[in-house]
Amino acid sequence: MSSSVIDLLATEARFGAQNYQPIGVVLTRGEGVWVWDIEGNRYLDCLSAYSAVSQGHCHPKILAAMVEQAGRLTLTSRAFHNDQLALFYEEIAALTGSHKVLPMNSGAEAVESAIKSVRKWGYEVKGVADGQAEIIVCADNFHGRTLGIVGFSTDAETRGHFGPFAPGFKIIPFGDAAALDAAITPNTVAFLVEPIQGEAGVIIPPAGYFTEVRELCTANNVMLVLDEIQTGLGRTGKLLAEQHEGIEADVTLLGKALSGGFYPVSAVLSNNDVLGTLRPGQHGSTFGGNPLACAVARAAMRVLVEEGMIENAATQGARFLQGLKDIRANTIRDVRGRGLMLAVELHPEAGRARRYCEALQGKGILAKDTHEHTIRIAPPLVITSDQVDWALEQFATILTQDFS
Ligand code: IF1
Repeated sequence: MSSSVIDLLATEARFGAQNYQPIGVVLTRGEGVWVWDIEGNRYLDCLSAYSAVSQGHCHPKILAAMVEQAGRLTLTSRAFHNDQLALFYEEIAALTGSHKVLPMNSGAEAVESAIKSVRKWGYEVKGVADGQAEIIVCADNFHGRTLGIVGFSTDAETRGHFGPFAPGFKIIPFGDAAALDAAITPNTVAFLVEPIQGEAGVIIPPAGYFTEVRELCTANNVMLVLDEIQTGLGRTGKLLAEQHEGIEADVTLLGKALSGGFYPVSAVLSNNDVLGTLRPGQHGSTFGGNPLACAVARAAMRVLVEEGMIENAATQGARFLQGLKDIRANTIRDVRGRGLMLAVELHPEAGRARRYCEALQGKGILAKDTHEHTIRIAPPLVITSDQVDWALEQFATILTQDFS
């Protein structure tokens, strides 16, 4: 029995909370960079589920690991050990050069867990008076949807009417090291920041920013917490975006592609005693570190490296970026990106980015608008040169039209 697009959309609208307004396509199958809708149309996925499906849809090796593990043992809780967790720890530590790992599920949970950990570190190691810890964050940040996180968002939609919020956060402009210097006090325990701001529209900070940030954090004994949930695991053409700046965070947050999109898996990684302050009973999760998540994440990390996806992201990202820059269209205000995390910002008078995304759908491309005038482009890291070139032709066709 097959349902029509109209039926499914009506049913969603009737029963679902209306907290999304998806593009009108109903997907039913995916393979590599491609997804198919229920009418059999094929699309190049230029969103990759917000970078969670970096390894490509339904990667056969991750699928095999998931099916094998699902038939053996899925969940034990952390009340008992399971035989996948140690291997997951060992492999993620080896991959990232981290010493301590805290497994969680969603990205927001990893961020919340990092906030709890750096506060505890502040009181127990740095010597901040209880209840006084401050965390510095950036304007236009996006770190997730939980109450603690949306409380320090600067976006009216994200935080509006969800308060009251937790105190202890200070907001500074992104990309401004002098502002960080001025904001740090003896009570500052951490600076939480995205290496490249995603939701804000793929905002790349000025060269040298993170070198200065690293120096300021070190000089003031402030933990540098990099949210690499979107930028990490190859998306920007390096394993971690911090590598573009030649720095190392004290705490790194991973999620999304850590499971290749099969299952929510996130992790807090630290290189020092931040995670060491957590004692039994002080933090946890029913699902965090479960054997199914660990088996899936192990396979997702393995294929990322073995199949050269990080290098491919660098190569194809450069090709995609250059191709977008070569499109002569007066709708385009700016093109930017690093690796396969790309964005086309339209002139405000060119019309809303959403309209361009709907037109791209008609050309077999699924992309997502952000903030009215920006089209975000983030295909799976397995994309080939021919597929990039084909996508560029579609972008050129649509971007030279006027949807104002
Ligand atoms: C939504 C954007 C992407 C993230 C960073 C933590 C999280 C995210 C840097 C939380 C999540 C998402 C969630 C999705 C939209 C989305 C997004 F448009 F908001 F900016 F990816 F580009 N840190 N990003 O980007 O991870 O708890 O969702 O697993 O609608 O909320 P999560």
